[in-house]
Amino acid sequence: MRIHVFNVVMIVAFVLGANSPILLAQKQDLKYGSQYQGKREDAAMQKFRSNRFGQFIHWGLYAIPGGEWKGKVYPGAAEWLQSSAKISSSSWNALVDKFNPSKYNPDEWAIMAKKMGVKYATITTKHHDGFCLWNSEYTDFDIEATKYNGDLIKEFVEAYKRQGIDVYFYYSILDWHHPDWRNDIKTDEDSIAFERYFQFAKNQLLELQAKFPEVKGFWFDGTWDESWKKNGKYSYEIEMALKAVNPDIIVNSRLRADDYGSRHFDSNGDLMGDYQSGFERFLPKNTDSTIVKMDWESCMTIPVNQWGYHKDWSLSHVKFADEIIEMLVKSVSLNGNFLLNFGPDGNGAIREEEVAIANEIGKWMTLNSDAIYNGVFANLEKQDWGYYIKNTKTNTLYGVLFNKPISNLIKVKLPKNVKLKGCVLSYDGQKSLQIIPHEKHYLVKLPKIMFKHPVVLEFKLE
Ligand code: JFZ
Repeated sequence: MRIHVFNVVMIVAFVLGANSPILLAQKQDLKYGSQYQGKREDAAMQKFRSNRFGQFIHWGLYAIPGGEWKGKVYPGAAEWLQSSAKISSSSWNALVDKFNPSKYNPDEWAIMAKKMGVKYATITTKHHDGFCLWNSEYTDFDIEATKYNGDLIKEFVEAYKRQGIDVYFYYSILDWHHPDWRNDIKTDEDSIAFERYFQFAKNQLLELQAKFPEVKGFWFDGTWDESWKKNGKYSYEIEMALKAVNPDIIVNSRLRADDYGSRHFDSNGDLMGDYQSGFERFLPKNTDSTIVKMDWESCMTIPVNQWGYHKDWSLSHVKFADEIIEMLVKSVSLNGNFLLNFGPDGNGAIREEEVAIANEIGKWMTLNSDAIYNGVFANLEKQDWGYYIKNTKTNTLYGVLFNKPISNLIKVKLPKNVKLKGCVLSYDGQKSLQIIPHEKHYLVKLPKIMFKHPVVLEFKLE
């Protein structure tokens, strides 16, 4: 382990204690650290934040084998098949000739997404295998090389735009196809090659932005290797270059590494990029008091760990719509966004199970989305029955109930100067519920019926 001057300063500061003046001067100058302090408050960022619910799409050559190679089914993530089945690049590249998604109908996808209730969608433009779903002038390993007659990303962007859904691009820095990609930099030759790779990636990103000026932001991935961590300047330059073209552009923290290879957060502890994107298939703890101070997004698979299309979903638990709704609600209750993944098959069809889940979530959202869009952390003590969410547009306090107590009584604890005047079941014709004042809190009496799905309560405060 390397010990930097900064770490020594931190250790000294720690030993001296919190009142030490050295703590005031503890922040060191970083060339490639965080670009600003605190949250971004411009309109573009506020829009991203108010969206709350997004659709992730993993689509690429891996959708064709769908987790199966030469008769063997690999249970790992389908989009990693080239690596897990140790497939030669020539065999993998041959999939280009098979990619011709005759069922691809982006308007259908977008209508489904809209019905599900998402306000933004993030699609893989290039995953780790390096295949580009748009027509790129910097590589031949792209949609143009396939039999598919069209620019897939362009059609996607236009269809989602027609539904009023914001579009974001996923882009993998890690690239198994590009000859100049390096996992680590050990020689001068590696540095020179990796510099070329960096220029290639930057060119592609600027190309995407030029071709699709409506793109709201980029979701970077594949940034965990030593080569990227040793080149914080590259991650910084990419963020700067994208924002020079469009200052509104939103970049996830996963892009970034600083001068010392610190990822997501720089060596001063400040978030890099515009929001924290480290929550991959998990959510922060309800008791996490730091998370509510920043913008963040969690991304989630429907099976345990499949992003790209996998033929056999019986290999792991497939989440129920209500489980997913709870994750969405929990994210919003802690000031986060929730990005739910879909993996279309090799023909461009969305599998039945995903369509069914999207419809179920959509039904719930139609009734309850006031508690989702513009929802924020309500700063109240969490109770076992569910989650509080405050709508910043209407200044309404909601409770989303997931666990109904046997007593049918739920506890609501408010700050001293706030009174609970009423509580209505928003789905049930605004039915008013009885409120029982208690010593330091209130009890609200729920109807005896069993709820089939999560229920939203609206608390009237005074
Ligand atoms: C990455 C990809 O490898 C994967 O295929 C998918 O695209 C997903 C969204 O992102 O996987 C990750 C990335 C980060 C972590 C774990 C898996 N992580 O931070 O723990």
